[in-house]
Amino acid sequence: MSGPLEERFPRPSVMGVVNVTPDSFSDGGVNFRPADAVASARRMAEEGAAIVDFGGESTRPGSEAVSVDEELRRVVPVLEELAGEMPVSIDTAKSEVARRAIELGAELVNDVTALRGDPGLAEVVASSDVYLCLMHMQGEPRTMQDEPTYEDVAAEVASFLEERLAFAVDAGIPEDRICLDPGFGFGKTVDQNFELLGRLGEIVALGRPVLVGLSRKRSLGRILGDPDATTGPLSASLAAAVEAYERGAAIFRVHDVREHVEALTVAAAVPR
Ligand code: 9MG
Repeated sequence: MSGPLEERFPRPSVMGVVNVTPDSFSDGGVNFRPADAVASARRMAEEGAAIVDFGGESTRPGSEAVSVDEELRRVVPVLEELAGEMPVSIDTAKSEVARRAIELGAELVNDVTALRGDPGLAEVVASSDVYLCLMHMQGEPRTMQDEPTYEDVAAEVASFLEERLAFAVDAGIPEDRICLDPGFGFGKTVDQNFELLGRLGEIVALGRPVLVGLSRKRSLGRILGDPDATTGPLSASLAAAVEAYERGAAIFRVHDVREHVEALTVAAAVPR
């Protein structure tokens, strides 16, 4: 049994991203073959990732859902290979996938639906001792970028996460095992993403560690002047991560582990 999430993941902690999918914009499907996913994960662990997040279903804007069987086919061989070798997180909204990943040693469930996708997932998490990430998303990946609308994006994301946190705790998941994620790029325009980043303190004020995924997000490419960008460059990802760190973010979900570890180590060394 491990302790509170804030002790397991001191600020700043880096989570490496391994998409075991053929259709991810952010890494071009380079980890779809199990051997490639395993090699990438090993490199990330060596470069200082506190945990590596494996996903078998793309959540990029416009993506279609995949079946439970397909998601299991993608992630299980990779987790079997790495079991016990490094700390592992499973990026899934499906209870069956989470259950199998936990059996294989996953320590954290990263649910982009914040327990709204599969009614069985809360029970799977509650009956184990894993950590849980609850993320905000307006809409669903297939359509979420069509016309995201908010009166006040930061206030609405904070109030959503507060409600999902209460839901998870009611379902028997200890609060100290949960982190919150504002869901950059999930049903948000470029302006809404930047407003949210600037006001990240309002999410941190909810009292749980905040995980952010800004790495290679399209808003970063778009703010640099390409209105059709589907990804953002490393330089912009690092700037965004440091801005999030300054505002209190704890865990950074990233593709380029070494560079983020270095940038965040420097940011953390500045006395404040
Ligand atoms: C799966 N996935 C893609 N982007 C993400 C983000 O920003 N946060 C979390 N928790 N998961 C993400």
